[in-house]
Amino acid sequence: MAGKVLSLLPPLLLAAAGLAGLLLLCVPTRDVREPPALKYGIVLDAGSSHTSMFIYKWPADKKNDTGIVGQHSSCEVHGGGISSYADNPSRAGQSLVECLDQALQEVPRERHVGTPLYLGATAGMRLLKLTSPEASANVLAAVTQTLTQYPFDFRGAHILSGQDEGVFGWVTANYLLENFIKYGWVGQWFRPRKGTLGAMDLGGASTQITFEMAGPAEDPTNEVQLRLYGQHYRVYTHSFLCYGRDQVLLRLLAGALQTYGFHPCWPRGYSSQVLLQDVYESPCTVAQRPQTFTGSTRVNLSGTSDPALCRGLILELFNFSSCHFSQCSFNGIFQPPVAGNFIGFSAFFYTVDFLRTVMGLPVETLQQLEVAVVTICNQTWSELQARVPGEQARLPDYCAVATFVQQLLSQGYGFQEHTFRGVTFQKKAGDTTVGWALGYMLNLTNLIPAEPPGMRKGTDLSAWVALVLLCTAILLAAAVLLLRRVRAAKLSSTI
Ligand SMILES: *C1O[C@H](CO)[C@@H](O)[C@H](O)[C@H]1NC(C)=O
Ligand SMILES: *[C@@H]1O[C@H](CO)[C@@H](O)[C@H](O)[C@H]1NC(C)=O
Ligand SMILES: *[C@@H]1O[C@H](CO)[C@@H](O)[C@H](O)[C@H]1NC(C)=O
Ligand SMILES: *[C@@H]1O[C@H](CO)[C@@H](O)[C@H](O)[C@H]1NC(C)=O
Repeated sequence: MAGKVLSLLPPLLLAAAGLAGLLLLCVPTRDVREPPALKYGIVLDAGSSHTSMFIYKWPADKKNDTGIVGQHSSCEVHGGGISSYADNPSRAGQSLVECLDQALQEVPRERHVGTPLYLGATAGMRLLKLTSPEASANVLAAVTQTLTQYPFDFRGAHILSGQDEGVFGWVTANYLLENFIKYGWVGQWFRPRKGTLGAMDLGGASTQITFEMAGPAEDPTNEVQLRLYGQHYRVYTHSFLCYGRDQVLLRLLAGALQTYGFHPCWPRGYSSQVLLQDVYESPCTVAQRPQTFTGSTRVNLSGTSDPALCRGLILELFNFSSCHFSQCSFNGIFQPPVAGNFIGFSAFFYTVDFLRTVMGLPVETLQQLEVAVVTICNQTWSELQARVPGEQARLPDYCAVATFVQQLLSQGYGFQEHTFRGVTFQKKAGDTTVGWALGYMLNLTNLIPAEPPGMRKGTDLSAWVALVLLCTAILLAAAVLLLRRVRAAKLSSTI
């Protein structure tokens, strides 16, 4: 009897070995690995109203090259955007020092030399370049001078085109939400089926809309083709210069001065001294500039809390009268119908968040957005102040910006109730700020390969498959052996 049990031992051991091998192969390897060393990258987002610095980090081993770059920290530069130093460029460089010193502390010393550092400037500098190419070159030279004094691997200070700004925002959002590619729990990459997310960015001087489209764009300047992880993307993008929050407010001021002599978007009971030079020196208000005016003149302007007049003033910012394509958003710009889900970030988020959290108004539908806008625009200055806890910067301007956002989405981009349901307003994904900066760095450091990582993991994968097959074979062999022994044992006992 004992002999029979003993004779079953070898095939049982073999079976156990095969089973253990299979189980081990299915355990995600990343749980077993030690935490990898980190690499860092720094991007200065030089916007029109201010500059932000983002420090990104990712594991130094190149095996895992997607969905892993995240934000380490950020820093807000004090003072205005770099374009506001046109008259004194060296101060533009000086303004960055505090945040750069912080980066020296936060990036480990041994990583300083290999850490890429980029400065990207957007619509504020595009406008400055329009009015004075020399001044914009001087500002870029001044910030370059400051940035080269740091031990980081400085890769240049550039003005992004509106197209780049839109596309990199779209790349950032979809990268962070893992819409391009996802890391599966068994250690393989797969392509999620949910498709990509459209991106809407509202900055100080421009606004961008970017989304994947089915067919080619009727205007090639609105089309960008990308190859990411082996997948082809055809993306529609447009950047509207002078449609950022601050420039819209200036254009409304100019409109209010010209048409009314009061401000229908400001709350009743609020008034302010407007310096004409501040209103008219922007290239965005050129069309509204009077023939003669004294820049140093201050005009007293009062609010009237008039939602209907305010909306009328804002509608004057859009020109719907001509379109040379089958369809346009506004100002004769081609745009296919908005399709799929969207994320609205930066000032889109801040505006909607104010309506929701400070004013306590729901913004789930376009109709609710419209009601919320009318409600906020109908508040007097004292009502508004009573609602808002503590000091809230730019409180008098929320009605104008909210009305603009509502008109831009519904009339401008053509969102309707059913498409608006797919729009979320968010400023971060996880710990990372959604904006063009991360997409810009991912592209410049080649962290998004054109081919899928599965291909480069090909040897790993086939080795893995071979091992699985081997263990399965061992298991099968053990089973056959076991069966034969049992039969032989039965046979001998019947004899
Ligand atoms: C990203 O960088 C590559 C060059 O490395 C360039 O050809 C491509 O156009 C860039 N992508 C975008 C969206 O600008
Ligand atoms: C690889 O990427 C995944 C997906 O984002 C992440 O969760 C994981 O921690 C990364 N693994 C390593 C070893 O870095
Ligand atoms: C709208 O645009 C068209 C074509 O560019 C132009 O002729 C027209 O004057 C514009 N209308 C307004 C109100 O600006
Ligand atoms: C504006 O508020 C007043 C009371 O402050 C109210 O009577 C009026 O109906 C409101 N108008 C709109 C359009 O909500």
